[in-house]
Amino acid sequence: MPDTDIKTRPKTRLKTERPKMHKVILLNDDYTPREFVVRVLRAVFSTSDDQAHRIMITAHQKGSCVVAVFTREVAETKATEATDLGRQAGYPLMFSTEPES
Ligand code: TYC
Repeated sequence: MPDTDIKTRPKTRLKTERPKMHKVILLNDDYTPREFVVRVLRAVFSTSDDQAHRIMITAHQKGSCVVAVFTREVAETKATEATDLGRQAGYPLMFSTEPES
């Protein structure tokens, strides 16, 4: 039997696959007060006041802004939590998630 026919074990994976990361996106609306958006960003995403203001202004001017990137489970939980804080206060504040490309 020629060497080329020697059966080899399939290579075992040496590296653990990294989980796909998901973006949390803040959507602009016409009703939620700016300061409320900032408070939610600080509370749910632990941003500084300065960072929260920048994110809020970007969403306000461009229509949306990426807040942060997490594993899918964490991204979805935080987006839901932040959206619920808006709803509880009577605002249409909206956070969505999207897998990173
Ligand atoms: N556009 C809102 C206003 O003028 C403020 C706002 C900013 C709301 C960002 C949502 O994601 C948002 N009061």
